[in-house]
Amino acid sequence: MPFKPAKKQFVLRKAIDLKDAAFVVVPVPYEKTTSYGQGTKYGPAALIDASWQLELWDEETKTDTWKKGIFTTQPVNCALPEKKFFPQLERTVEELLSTSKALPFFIGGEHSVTQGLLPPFIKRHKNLSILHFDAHADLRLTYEGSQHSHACAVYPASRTNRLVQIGIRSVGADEKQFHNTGNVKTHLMHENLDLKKLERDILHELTDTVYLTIDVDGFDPSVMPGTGTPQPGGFMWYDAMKLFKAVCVNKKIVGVDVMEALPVNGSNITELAAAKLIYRLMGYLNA
Ligand SMILES: [Mn+2]
Repeated sequence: MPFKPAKKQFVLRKAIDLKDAAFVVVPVPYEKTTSYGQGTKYGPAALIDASWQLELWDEETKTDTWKKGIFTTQPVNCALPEKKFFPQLERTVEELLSTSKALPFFIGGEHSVTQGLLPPFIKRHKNLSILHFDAHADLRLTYEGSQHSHACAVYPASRTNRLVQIGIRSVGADEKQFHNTGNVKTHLMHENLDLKKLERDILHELTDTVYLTIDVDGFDPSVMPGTGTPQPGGFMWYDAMKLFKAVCVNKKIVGVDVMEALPVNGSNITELAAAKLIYRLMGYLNA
């Protein structure tokens, strides 16, 4: 199955060829298990709309990032029942990785989507580690009856691969047992306000090949107000950019997802910030 271009492309007014793209944006508007605020399924479309408001020249990286080539696929079909959706998503990702060399950026959707995204990357890359930016630990085995809950997003991958968590400031009694054991390195937000040290630590803990999963609630709610389960006291914009830049420059990033952005009536701050985040990351990456 060839990947068809979305009608509306991220940043660009017109689709380019996937083979000419350094980056491929894949919308995954899946939402089944959100437990509080809802609307993540509208996140990808809102984010792509907002991306048209970005300046094409990025003032921080001082590059015309779009010239590297960005292709946006049609949204993944999220109408399937949970049991079928996740295997189908895995197959789609597998196919994308085998047909294109472009670096994928997946946009959600709820964070459980990451469970379907990771297995093909884990299969392909020996010694892959995962940088997990989130307010929540997402290490539950099940939540409200589902293993595919947003609250379980990184549990399966943490059984096989190194997982480094930052921004964490909400942890269930049933998931704290996994912190700092086995493959899991958890940096609680309030214990890691020395960001220079945090940067050194995560660069040391991550392997050379990294998948980056970003829940926008890892940011402070003043930066990303539109998200299902906000928590006070997250990363401010420039602090997060500094960390992401260090990782993008020092590691080989093989995949990125940006999850849990949801449009808020009367405010477009979140989708604009999430679009800028993606464009900025593309600028940092030497793709
Ligand atoms: Mn979260």
